[in-house]
Amino acid sequence: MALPITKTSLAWASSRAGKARVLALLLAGAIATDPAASMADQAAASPSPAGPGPQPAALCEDYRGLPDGFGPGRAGQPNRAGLVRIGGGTFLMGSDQGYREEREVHRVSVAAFSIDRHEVTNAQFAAFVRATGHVTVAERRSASGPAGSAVFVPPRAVGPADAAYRWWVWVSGADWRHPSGPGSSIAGKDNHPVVHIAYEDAMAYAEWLGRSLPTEAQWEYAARGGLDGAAYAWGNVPRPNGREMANTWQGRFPQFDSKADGHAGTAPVGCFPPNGYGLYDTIGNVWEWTADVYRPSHAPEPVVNPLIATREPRSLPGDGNAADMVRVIKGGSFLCAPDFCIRYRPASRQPQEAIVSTIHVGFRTVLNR
Ligand SMILES: [Ca+2]
Repeated sequence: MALPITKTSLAWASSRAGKARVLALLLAGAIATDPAASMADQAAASPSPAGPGPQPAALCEDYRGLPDGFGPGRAGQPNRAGLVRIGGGTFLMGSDQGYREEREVHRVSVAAFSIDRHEVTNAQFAAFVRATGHVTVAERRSASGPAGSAVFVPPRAVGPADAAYRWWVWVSGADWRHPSGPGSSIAGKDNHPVVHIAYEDAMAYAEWLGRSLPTEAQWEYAARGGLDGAAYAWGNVPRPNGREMANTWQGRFPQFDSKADGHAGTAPVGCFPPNGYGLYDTIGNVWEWTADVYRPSHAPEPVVNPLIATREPRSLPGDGNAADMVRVIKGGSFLCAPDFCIRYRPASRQPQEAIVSTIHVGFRTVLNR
């Protein structure tokens, strides 16, 4: 099964190594086989996405990272900048073609909501921090160790033993302002997705705007863009006409990224085509937090507005109840590769411990009114 990076494992690794650079548990697919490989071979015609409606000003390299009108919620009124309205409806959630945690396919109905057109950017998160003084989990020294976060570092060689773990390194001083650790910065990356965000950081940001985090069902419904049952957010062909549709990993993972999609690491938001609802980068770039507690499969029964959230993890660090602390992340990241982690699909899901941040997990927000 897929394994999350955990605070416990990182602390263990830290104690063994006795230094800041340590081995971390694998994220992004500790799976030996590729049950989803057949999906890449599907020759089904790619359905045409529904029209995304009015298009925003150009994103990607020319974008400053802030939607017009962005700012805190005021007097009970949420901030609506950058949101896209998604009409309510019923869809088929999950996949019988992908990894086992994506099963069972089941019918889900969701009420109308609004969701960020793009991943939360460094510019947006910086505005939040300036206004609130928020200090992220990665920036805090804790009883279990120094401040820091998990960074991807390509290994020189992959050996047969614990090979799948060797590319995650705990870096003291890595945080959202210093994505690769001390000495790195986000200068010139206002329009990139913010990373090294723990669940409570994402929650605090959403609340500042008068918003919430998406449920897994809302996220998947939005990411499908109206293409119910399609393997990818853009249809059933991974690269229609040879075109890369998301910021993922091309080449042999984890040593070599050919950058066929034009990017290594995060890309500015909105560099790839929007889905049928006009949303950018739901697939790839960075994984995105959802509000749901992770369970290793879906129940087969139809559900309405589902949310698996027994309690908020904000107050949980250290209480040892890891089951409640593991949340669902969605969409895959720039580290998802065809030969390792075919999770650049709407049905894909991954467990992530709420108090752990990494270089390839970010988020977007929703407004439920
Ligand atoms: Ca994403």
